[in-house]
Amino acid sequence: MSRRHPALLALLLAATVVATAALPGSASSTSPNAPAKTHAKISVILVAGITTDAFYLTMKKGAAAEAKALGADFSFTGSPAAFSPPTQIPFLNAAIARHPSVIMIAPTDVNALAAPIQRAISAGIPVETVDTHITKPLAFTNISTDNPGGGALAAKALVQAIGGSGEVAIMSTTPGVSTVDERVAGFTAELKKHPDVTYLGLQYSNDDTPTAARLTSALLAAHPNLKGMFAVNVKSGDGVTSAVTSAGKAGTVKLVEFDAGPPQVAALRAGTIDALIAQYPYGIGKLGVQLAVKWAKGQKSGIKKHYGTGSAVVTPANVNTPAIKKYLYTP
Ligand code: T6T
Repeated sequence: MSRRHPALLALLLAATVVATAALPGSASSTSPNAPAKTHAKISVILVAGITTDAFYLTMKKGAAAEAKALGADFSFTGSPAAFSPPTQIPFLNAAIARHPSVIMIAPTDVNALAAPIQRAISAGIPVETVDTHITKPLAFTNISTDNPGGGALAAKALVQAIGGSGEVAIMSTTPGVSTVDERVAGFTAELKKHPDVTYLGLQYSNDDTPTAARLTSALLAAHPNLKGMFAVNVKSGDGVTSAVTSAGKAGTVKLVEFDAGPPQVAALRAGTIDALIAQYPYGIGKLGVQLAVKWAKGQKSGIKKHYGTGSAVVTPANVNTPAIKKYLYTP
């Protein structure tokens, strides 16, 4: 029994240090973005936009692998139900209550997440945005795809698929989501260079696959000459693909979609989708944890405000090539 005492004492001491570090308002929490010197082990929490999405699940894998390699604690959280501020904010608040060294978050709105993110920073937890961003410059860094550039690539691919002329439309998710708004802006700017293409406008699926399918069915009925559609992400894309297929127009109505979830890649291989603008979510997660750990260690110099992780235009011609493999999501 007596030989156990030193170990027990050390354990109690360590627990006290962790508990002290975990208290909002303790020494480590007074200065925003202060290095988490008192944390026994660096801890990172990733708050996803929505957890039932191949993109964020692939990002989680990259983040978890990097955390393991660097000896940091990592956890993944978020709403499984919807991509929206009211569903995301409670998960961010719960993450703040756990007082990790760093929070990584994909904010679901450019404005609505500013105050909750400020709460984290005021509690001494540095915040990094991944994928999406907020308008206020609160995060110490942001890691994302070039979304305006990706939108332009999508327009080029769709114009090519429809042969340079005809009616096209966009299926988006929700206004106020930085990534998809930028994809739409990049797409429509590029479209202006093609006067023979008629843009019918965009609709919002609220990041819900059945809604995207319902809206697409109505669009196909109202515009029998519709030649092509751009879907801005996984869930809107899956809805567009299923509606076009149900209408018997697979391969006739040309489709270009952002992302590369397994059903999207299967539809590309089947010839229903003409091109995917695939992101590199594994790389976003990996770099996100690398930077979080550096920041938490106080190694802040040289960390830039933004990092791009690249994208690829995936087509039936290149989908099986080694260069494309890392861009296909593996939830
Ligand atoms: O397209 C990704 C992500 O980049 C976007 O911010 C939200 O939708 C996805 O998660 C895919 O569904």
